[in-house]
Amino acid sequence: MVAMRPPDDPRARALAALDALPTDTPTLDLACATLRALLTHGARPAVAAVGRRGAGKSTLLNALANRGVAEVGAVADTTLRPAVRALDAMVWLDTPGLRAGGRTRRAASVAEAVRAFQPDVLWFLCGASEVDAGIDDDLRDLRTSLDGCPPWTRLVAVVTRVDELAPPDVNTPPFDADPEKRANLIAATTTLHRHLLRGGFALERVIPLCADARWEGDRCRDDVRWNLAPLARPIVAPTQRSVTASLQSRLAALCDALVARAVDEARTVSLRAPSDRQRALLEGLHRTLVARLDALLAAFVGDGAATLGATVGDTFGPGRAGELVRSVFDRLGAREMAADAAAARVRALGRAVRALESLRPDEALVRAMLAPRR
Ligand SMILES: Nc1nc2c(ncn2[C@@H]2O[C@H](COP(=O)(O)OP(=O)(O)O)[C@@H](O)[C@H]2O)c(=O)[nH]1
Ligand SMILES: [Mg+2]
Repeated sequence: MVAMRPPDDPRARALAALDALPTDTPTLDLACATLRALLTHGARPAVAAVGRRGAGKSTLLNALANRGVAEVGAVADTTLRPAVRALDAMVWLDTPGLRAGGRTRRAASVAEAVRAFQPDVLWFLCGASEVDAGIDDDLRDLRTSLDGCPPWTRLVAVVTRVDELAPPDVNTPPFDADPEKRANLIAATTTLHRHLLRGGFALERVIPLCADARWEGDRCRDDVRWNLAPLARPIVAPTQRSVTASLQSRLAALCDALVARAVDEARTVSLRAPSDRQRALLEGLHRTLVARLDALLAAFVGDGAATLGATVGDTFGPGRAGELVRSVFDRLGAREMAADAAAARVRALGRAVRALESLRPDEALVRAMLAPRR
């Protein structure tokens, strides 16, 4: 039998490491999907679109992708969960609409998705006829999403559906050719700008546009897309430095999510009729793992990358974590099955941490991500 060797290509190695990570929480799932898209398709700006249901997020995605990739909804709430999509110019996060009827936790779950996605640019979409209606609730939700973003995230506001502004018979681009339409378009744009400034948002710009078109796969009908080009302008091309920083930040966030998951597991550990002492020992063990994860986290965010290998190798050498758990249970005389299950959990965590370690944002990986894709 030929022993499996890890792939030499740094991208393939990183993708294999990602496959070894658990994706059983929404945060881990989305963070892994984003990294996977960036590794597979090459470094490109990460753009998240947020806004009320019906603002036109999915329509804009299709308009930019130049094909029907996302379902749009005339009435119903169609985008039910966040989705990461790789386009030529960006990796895009399509989010479910804020304030969709009867879904009170939407803003929190959208913010959680945006946080896990780590956008370089956050597009806040607002329908042209809604810039002055219920906007304070929108701004509060936007603040929630923005608060979880990395410090370099840029905010761009987008006034969508400008074709719907009066007069209705001016319904083909360019929409600013008619004086009345032009006046309404400027009014909608400045109104949204004013609200955002009043809300204290550090805003890059406000762009009015129309993204409407009907798609059958990549066949387009009724195309009235207008003014999409300025959206691409605030997006800078990735560099060695920006990709390194973004990778570091993404790995630190993955680590963070694993810590949260481990803490959660420690809380739900159940032994058949556990004594207080058994429970305390198992929780202590989880805490040790969490402390190691914390060390890993510090290595990702700081300049301690050199000590990373030693830290992780010491704790998570093959079988070490499992042995540790087993010896605790042996001493306690705990039942074999429960001990096995607990050991398996801790081993899985150890594997995840080892996988993270091999995901180090070294120069070879960054160079590979910046290389042009075929
Ligand atoms: N007239 C017009 N309709 C649009 C535009 N953008 C989106 N829509 C329509 O608005 C509805 C909701 O769009 P969708 O992209 O699903 O909104 P989302 O909930 O923000 O993703 C659909 O019926 C779209 O066809 C636009 O620029 N002009
Ligand atoms: Mg949608």
